[in-house]
Amino acid sequence: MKKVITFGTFDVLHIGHINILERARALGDSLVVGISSDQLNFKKKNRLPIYNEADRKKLISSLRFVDSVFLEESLELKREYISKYKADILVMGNDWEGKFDEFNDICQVVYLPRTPSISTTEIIEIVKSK
Ligand code: C2G
Repeated sequence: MKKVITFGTFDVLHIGHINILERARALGDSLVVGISSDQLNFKKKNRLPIYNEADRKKLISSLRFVDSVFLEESLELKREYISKYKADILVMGNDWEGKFDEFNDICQVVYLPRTPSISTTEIIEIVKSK
């Protein structure tokens, strides 16, 4: 039984999010997703997500290839989360290529290619310009 873990904000859910979660799950037997809390997002990006953390958690946990979700409260706790959820594989999009190699001592670290031509930021810009 291989457990996969991944992290992200997953704001304004789109096909890029679905594709990475589906491919992450296919690498193992179960998938746990750490969802950036609203506070963490504010710290990272200086703005709150469009969808709040409760709604983002509900959306992601409704997907059939997601087994469980939790709130990621701090970027510095990745090692603790990987251990706590006993993950065998950490999956991240390749926008993070190389950034999490330090966890190779406790799990396999896999970077998957991002889905081209879509992002939350781009969707927000398109909607704003309408
Ligand atoms: N993603 C993707 N293709 C896209 C857009 C996003 O594969 N077109 C992937 C990202 O690579 C990431 C996941 O979807 O693995 C979630 O993306 P974001 O919500 O943008 O996550 P991010 O803010 O990068 O948070 O601890 C790390 C952070 O929490 C990651």
